[in-house]
Amino acid sequence: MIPDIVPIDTYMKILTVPQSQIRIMFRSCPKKLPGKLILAHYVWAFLSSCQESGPACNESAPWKLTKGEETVKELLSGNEAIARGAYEYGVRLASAYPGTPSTEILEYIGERYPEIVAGWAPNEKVAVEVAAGASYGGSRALAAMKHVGLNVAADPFMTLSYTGVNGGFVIVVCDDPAMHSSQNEQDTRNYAKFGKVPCLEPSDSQEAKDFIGESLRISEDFDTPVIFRSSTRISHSMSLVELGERKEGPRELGLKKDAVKYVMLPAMARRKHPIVEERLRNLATFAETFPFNRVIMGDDSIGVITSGVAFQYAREAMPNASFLKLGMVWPLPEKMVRDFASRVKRLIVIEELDPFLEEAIRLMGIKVEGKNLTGLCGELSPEQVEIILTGKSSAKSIGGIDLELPMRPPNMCPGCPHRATFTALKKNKVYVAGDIGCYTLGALPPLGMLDNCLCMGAGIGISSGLARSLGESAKGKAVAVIGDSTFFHSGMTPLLELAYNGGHATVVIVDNRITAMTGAQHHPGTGFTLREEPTIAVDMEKLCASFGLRRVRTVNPYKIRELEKVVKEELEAPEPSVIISRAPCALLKSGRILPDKPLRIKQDVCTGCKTCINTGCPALEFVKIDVPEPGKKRKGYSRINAALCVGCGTCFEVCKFDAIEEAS
Ligand SMILES: Cc1ncc(C[n+]2csc(CCOP(=O)(O)OP(=O)(O)O)c2C)c(N)n1
Ligand code: SF4
Ligand code: SF4
Repeated sequence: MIPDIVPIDTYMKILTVPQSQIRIMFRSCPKKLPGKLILAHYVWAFLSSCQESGPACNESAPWKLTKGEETVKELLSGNEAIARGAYEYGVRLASAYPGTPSTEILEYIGERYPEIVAGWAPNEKVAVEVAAGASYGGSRALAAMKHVGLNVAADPFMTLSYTGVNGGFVIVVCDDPAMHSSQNEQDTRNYAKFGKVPCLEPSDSQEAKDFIGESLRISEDFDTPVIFRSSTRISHSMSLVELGERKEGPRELGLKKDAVKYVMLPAMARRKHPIVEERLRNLATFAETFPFNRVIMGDDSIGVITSGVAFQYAREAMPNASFLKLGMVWPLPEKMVRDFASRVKRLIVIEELDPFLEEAIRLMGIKVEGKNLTGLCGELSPEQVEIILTGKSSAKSIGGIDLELPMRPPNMCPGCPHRATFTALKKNKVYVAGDIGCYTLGALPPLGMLDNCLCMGAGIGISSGLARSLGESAKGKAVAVIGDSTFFHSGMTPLLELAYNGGHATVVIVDNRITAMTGAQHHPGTGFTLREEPTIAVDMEKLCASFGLRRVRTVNPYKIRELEKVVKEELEAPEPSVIISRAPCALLKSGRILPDKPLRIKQDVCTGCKTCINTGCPALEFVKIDVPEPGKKRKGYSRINAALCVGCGTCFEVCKFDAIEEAS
């Protein structure tokens, strides 16, 4: 029996594994559609075992509705629908850097739509610039990223608002309220206001597809980049989408010179600013008749202004209330808002994160409620919205699932090379400026190795600042740990700073040959493109040496004693140094070096010292001894779970008592 609503946290508890190991896909059962749409969330694994395919379902793929041979509607996740929209609405180039919950957009484009030129960019700034180039040349273009990605891309974004576009240009930004996989929960709508560009926000997968088309059209009609804001629930939930044919964009392709438009020298930019302000006024007028800003009048005792997934929650909770459902959340249709407000007795804004709509409406002098009811932090839920609007919840939640689940804090995989690196680093009393990737899990016990983690690429700069400002007192201690993808994303410039200004920090690049945390995407160091075509593989050693660094060493992290020695030597060096700790991610099929032969612990030799346990490998267990053993002080002994062990040898390397051997 599949329950109606399963909160994500419940699944997170059941499937407590790093996000990279399992893709949790939220799908709604086609039998429920149309109706509650995405409110019934199912883990894909549950749906696959669903035997209840209705007559309209295609049996081999129950999420597709077919007419004869032709698929006319398909159950798509928001990210699949965005990719489909890029295809149908003539996008010629798409560029992205992975980041949950946006990653799959470019993956789907890469897999399904060869008509679109697509590739991973080293970071989001570059993705926006590459897409800007395509747009300037007349192509319809898309750049995709997670919310924090727009911080990285903010520089080109802000001035793109001034240059405008040629071919339609949509920047898809996926927010992560509740921080399922993020370091903060910023609200991208603020960037639209800040950059003075329009922002569209879909409420389901059909709108996700349609709004890509609308964004591109608005972009061309108003000469502006457009922000398309998604969120985890829209990107990863599924609902039916009507499919269409691909149509190419309207602009002539080519290299057309127009310096006044595209060269933002102060003199040109000064002329552009008033144009940008006028554009915003024109967009606000357009918003009044934009068909996806719509009023649904019902009972006038409560009027709800809302957008995105919050609309689904509010509609589900109070189907008979009155709604102003906004498809374009910036700029706002002021007349429409005023008119709607005048027709209802109580006006409530239901929105996730910031009081973005609420404040704008209050500035119009309209009395409105919002964040006093919904709060500022985290994501909304159908139950919460129902309670806010009706004072009760009728959701059949299995939130209080009656299962005794073991505590399983997030952990690196068995055999993860990062664990070996941290185990070696631990020997030296270092202060580690961390970064973002699977290795961030090294912050948790028993490793407890990260002392800070700010944003992608920050660790090297922080270690440099610490080393230079503290001088002698930080000598031999200031370390930065950064992953390979993060290094190419935003680690190269701080390394250049360290090389340029000097200081005794040691940078450890944990090079597992992939962007593991977001699900194994290629990057400029892997030798392959998005579509698995062979390409250059950056030589990290030569790259670091080209910055003028004299101390660049490469080690295999599984050789823990050797790595310990190298770390010690580099920490003692009176100049900046780089250690490249290189071994492929344990989950990678290609380039895998792990023997996959489990080790075992000689029970009688194990002293129960827990040194191996302290590596944090999930394959290691400690068996307590209740009755004291004659002549032995130990309180228990370690054991290896052969089903999990991949034979990486990390525990073997740290055991001082030769208690670990290959299992026969
Ligand atoms: C600005 C920004 N973009 C994207 C992300 C999502 N993200 C987090 S870590 C990471 C890269 C991880 O790869 P790597 O540094 O190679 O470490 P690994 O996970 O492979 O250990 C990405 C893409 C983010 N947190 N911030
Ligand atoms: S880097 Fe480590 S934790 Fe991440 S997927 Fe690979 S083996 Fe697992
Ligand atoms: S060899 Fe040891 S550290 Fe490596 S996976 Fe097996 S139990 Fe874990």
